[in-house]
Amino acid sequence: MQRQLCYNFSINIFFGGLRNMGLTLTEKILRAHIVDGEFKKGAEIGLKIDQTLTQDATGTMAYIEFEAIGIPRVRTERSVAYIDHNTLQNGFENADDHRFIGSVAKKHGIYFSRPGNGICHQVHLERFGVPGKTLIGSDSHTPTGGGLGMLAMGAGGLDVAVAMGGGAYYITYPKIVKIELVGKLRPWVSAKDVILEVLRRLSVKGGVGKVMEYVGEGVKTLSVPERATITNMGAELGATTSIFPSDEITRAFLAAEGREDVWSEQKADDDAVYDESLVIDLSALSPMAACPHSPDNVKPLTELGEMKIDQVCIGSCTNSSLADMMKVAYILRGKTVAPNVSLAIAPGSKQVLNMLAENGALADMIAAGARVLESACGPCIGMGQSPNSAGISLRTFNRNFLGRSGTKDAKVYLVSPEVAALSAVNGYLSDPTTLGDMPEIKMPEKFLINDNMVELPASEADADKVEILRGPNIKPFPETHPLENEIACKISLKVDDNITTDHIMPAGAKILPLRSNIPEISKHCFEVCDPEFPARARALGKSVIVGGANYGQGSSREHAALAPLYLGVKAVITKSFARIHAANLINAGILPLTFADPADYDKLAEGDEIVLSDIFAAVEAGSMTLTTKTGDKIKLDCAYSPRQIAILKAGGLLPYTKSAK
Ligand code: MIC
Ligand code: SF4
Repeated sequence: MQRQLCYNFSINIFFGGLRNMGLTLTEKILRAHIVDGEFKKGAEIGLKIDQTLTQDATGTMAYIEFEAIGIPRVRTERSVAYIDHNTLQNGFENADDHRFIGSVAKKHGIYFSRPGNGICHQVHLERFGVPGKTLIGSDSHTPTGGGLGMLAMGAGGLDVAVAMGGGAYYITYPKIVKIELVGKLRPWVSAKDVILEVLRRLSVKGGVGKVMEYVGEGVKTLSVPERATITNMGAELGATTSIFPSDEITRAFLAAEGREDVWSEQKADDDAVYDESLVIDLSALSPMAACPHSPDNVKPLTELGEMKIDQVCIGSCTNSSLADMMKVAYILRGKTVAPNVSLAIAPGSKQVLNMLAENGALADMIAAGARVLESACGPCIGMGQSPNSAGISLRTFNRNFLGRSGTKDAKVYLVSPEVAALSAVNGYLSDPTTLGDMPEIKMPEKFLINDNMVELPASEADADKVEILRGPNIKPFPETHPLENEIACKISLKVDDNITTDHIMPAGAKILPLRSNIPEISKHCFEVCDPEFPARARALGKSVIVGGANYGQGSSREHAALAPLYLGVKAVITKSFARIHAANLINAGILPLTFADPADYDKLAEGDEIVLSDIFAAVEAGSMTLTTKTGDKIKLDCAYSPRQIAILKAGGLLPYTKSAK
């Protein structure tokens, strides 16, 4: 029996501090899914996972890991593998990965959403999400499912592999933040502006350790895709996830998807108690933009003025629903994209694209000069459409980190589809509220339902006949190393605050094809900050990295831990970590450590020799001592759960899970 992989075997739940008061929606779903741990703020809890999703850029590795765990068939209610990120085939690598994922899916009981079917989060919302269920995905924007009333979280590939095998997913029992929406958005002000306002107020660190739960009268004024825009970009707060109630609007959305049968009401009790709260008056919001290079660098358009632009990209899992696209088409109708502006549009799913084609909106976009792209992540992950040198690009996406677009000196502004479309026509940043009355964009009673691009898995009886198709670029999981009692080495790199996983392990058209080849991809590790880092770390053999606050924010890509593992990084010492990245480091067998006194960050420099001693005792005690060459002692925190200590001692989650079999 597997320690890690069995729910029925030893369910160990302690409902500590059970209160005689109402529950938040988050607590209700957590309580319905807890299989391990103490139900207490700040404690580690294990959750039963109902659904999983993977995408192709993280999926190949997740399925290599799933194969290594050795469970023949997924044990979730629904697992779906999407192909949406690596959709540029400028070599055999991405195509081989797709073929591999398709064959693994067929064999092991996973639904396979073929390239062309759309972005994982948009398609999952349309075709698979179920209110009240838990979902984890090897993509940080999995919280999009919160728009349907799911508890949907981003996770590293290994955590998803374990959950597919029936194992619990572990999180820190979060604080729950009530975000009360009052009023109604004014015409041309968008759901994007709501989440930009939350980011403006709370920052990219504001959600760490928290679930953002939306309540209030204003909720009723938002459609499911609008809610999903807000929960999607809640990832940029660093939040564990975000969630809306499931109500009559949710029921109507699911009915239009032909899935009313999966609807259930999900809501907080009226007397629910929250840890923190925030009120947002929707009627007081106006169009905003997140300025370079951070999603929380939010300013009202009025402050930015009529800035000349070079490029506009509309789409991504944040803003590519049918309603978003219809508004864009309305603004473009009868107009021409301004000279010197390139407008790219990627509708979020085949369903959306097909409906735009049928109702004529696509023709309006094409006539205006839009460059219509396939339904995929595309420019959001640097798969084409990189801006010109020092170009100004308006994007309806969720991340504008330095270099992510593929052009290092480009300036990316994150805006709503309404702002993007009007600006594309005008050639400068434009405020859509000047357009006057907004037409009512009615959603159809039935969406166009055609699941012909979702391949069903083989039956259990036929699974043996399915051959797994591997390409030469698909390399095994890197070698892991059990924790040692002493680490004596040099600091191979020191970086600042808010280092993203796009800094640690960049993506883009050139690097993404290497996602299933850790030795090759690791040559690009930290290339944005210091191109010499990979060679230096390899030469040192063993090293540690020092970082500032919110280290590892952004994506769920476990490659940001696996590449350092391959390069010999033993520990990362920071002022604080982003949630998913800290978990990925532990899963890779790398120690995430934080300064007990953040001021000690200044005492360390690249090249310094350090010693971490008595590590076994330190991890049990939750506190470790770093000794510098001059004998200075620095206190580091390492408050790990017993499960995390066992994972580190085993050399990571994969050997830990395998040894538990
Ligand atoms: C992203 O938006 O950064 C990505 C690309 O979707 C990542 C996943 C990846 O790196 O493959 C994410 O959000 O987790
Ligand atoms: Fe794809 Fe961009 Fe969404 Fe990531 S944020 S899943 S790259 S569309």
